[in-house]
Amino acid sequence: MADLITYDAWINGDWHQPVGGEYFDSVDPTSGKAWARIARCDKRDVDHAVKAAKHAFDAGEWSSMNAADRGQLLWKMGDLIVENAGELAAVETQDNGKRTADILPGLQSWLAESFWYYAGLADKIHGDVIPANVTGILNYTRREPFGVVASITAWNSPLLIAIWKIAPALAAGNTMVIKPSEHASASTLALMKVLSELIPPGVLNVVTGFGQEVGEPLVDHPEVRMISFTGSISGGRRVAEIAARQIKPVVMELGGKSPQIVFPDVKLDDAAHGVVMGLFPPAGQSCVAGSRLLVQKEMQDELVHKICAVASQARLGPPLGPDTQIGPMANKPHFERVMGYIEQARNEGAECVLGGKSAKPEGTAGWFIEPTVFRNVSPEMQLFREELFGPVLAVVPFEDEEEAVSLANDTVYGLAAGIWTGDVTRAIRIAERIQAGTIYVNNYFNSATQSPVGGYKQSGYGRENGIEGMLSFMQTKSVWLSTQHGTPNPFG
Ligand code: TXE
Repeated sequence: MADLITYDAWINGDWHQPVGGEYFDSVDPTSGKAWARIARCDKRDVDHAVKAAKHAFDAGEWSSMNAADRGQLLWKMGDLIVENAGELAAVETQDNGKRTADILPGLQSWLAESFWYYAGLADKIHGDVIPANVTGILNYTRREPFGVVASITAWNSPLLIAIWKIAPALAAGNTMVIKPSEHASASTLALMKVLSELIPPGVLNVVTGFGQEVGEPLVDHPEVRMISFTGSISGGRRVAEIAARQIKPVVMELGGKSPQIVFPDVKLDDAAHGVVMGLFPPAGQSCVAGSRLLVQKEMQDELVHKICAVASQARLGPPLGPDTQIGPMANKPHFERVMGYIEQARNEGAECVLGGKSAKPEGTAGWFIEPTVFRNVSPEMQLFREELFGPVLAVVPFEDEEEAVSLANDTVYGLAAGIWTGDVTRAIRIAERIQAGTIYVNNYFNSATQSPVGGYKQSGYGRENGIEGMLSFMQTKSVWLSTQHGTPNPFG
């Protein structure tokens, strides 16, 4: 077997071998073979990392850096992302099978922009002098960092998810310990190596390993004052339970089962291409993917036919392949999980009108799933209710707007929704009624550092990106300063 690349944890500005001396394999989902070995950390390593982050927060270069200085540093971090985009993208592609064509442009533009945006914001979020209705007092507020914050990230877009947390947290003055997913840890570690030339030791740390062995001790560590979590509802629920024991605030970016609603006043070809765009390019492995198609009954047959015609042309292949449009599932357990859901959908009586099978492009391990479309899906089915996180579209017809909104909101999730309509007043009306944190109208998957992202209902709470994304890493203090002299009358 080719030598595996070893990735240790990253603590206090350097590689850190796990105290327990153990490693686990990271598997390339294209070949199905292990390509790296990752440090299997435990609570002892977590303690090292948190102590390094605490020291960096309390003393040394970072603690004496003011907001403008932090902004300067973040700006240079963005430049480093651009300079190293190719290497970072290559590591992520090998680790989770995400198409390089998807990652590289992101790193060269809007992911680097996360650092540039928060570089500019770092010294512009401040307190106020409050005209409090109290005599002889100066009341002012301060916005302060929490101190050591923890970030726990998912496998589908490790670099994006980590950068969306690192940039605002550092702009706010915190230090951070990151725990990437055990299924795709390498690109976050590669990111540390890139950023290490700029950031003081201990400001950013990465502990790798499994949720219970590393994630839980990290959340539970008394010096960790706030957590930013991205992952499934089950993972988020467990993190929130642990954080609640010490009353720690958490930002939760969880899963989704987002509807795409198509109204009869839209051009069918536009809608068909749009719905395909909203689900299949990341093989459904995006939290905001539009995996439920709600379509006006009379146009269902024609729209489904067009969607199948477009989706069936998609080229599955290795994520580095120049012609590849859909890559593999990110890891074998997830591939098997989604195939199980497809089988279950058939057993529940849904009609598979496209795909439904795995695929094995030349030179791959075969963890690919064809673009899949099911009709005759009813709200009772698992296919309607649960997040598959795969390239599987569930089609449900509706009679009118009322039923469309009811079906769209008939879910515990509330992350995103797509509306395809030619009537702007209908778009505004429906967007107001959908219970979700992001609404796309005649587009899908757009995002920008300037615009907040987050969920309604069980898709999470708190926001990332935008000004809110930085405020979630800060806390407000009110100071009451007497401007009077003389002895106070204690019983006055
Ligand atoms: O999640 P998991 P996955 C969601 C997506 C899907 C899920 C897939 O919708 O539901 O993420 O990612 C750690 N204590 N999003 O399978 O299993 C785990 O080790 C502490 C939404 O990775 O929840 C990993 O690092 N940590 C998102 C992380 O939690 C624990 C965008 C996530 O793992 C833990 C992308 C525990 N008990 C995916 N159990 C969005 N909304 O933006 C697990 N972990």
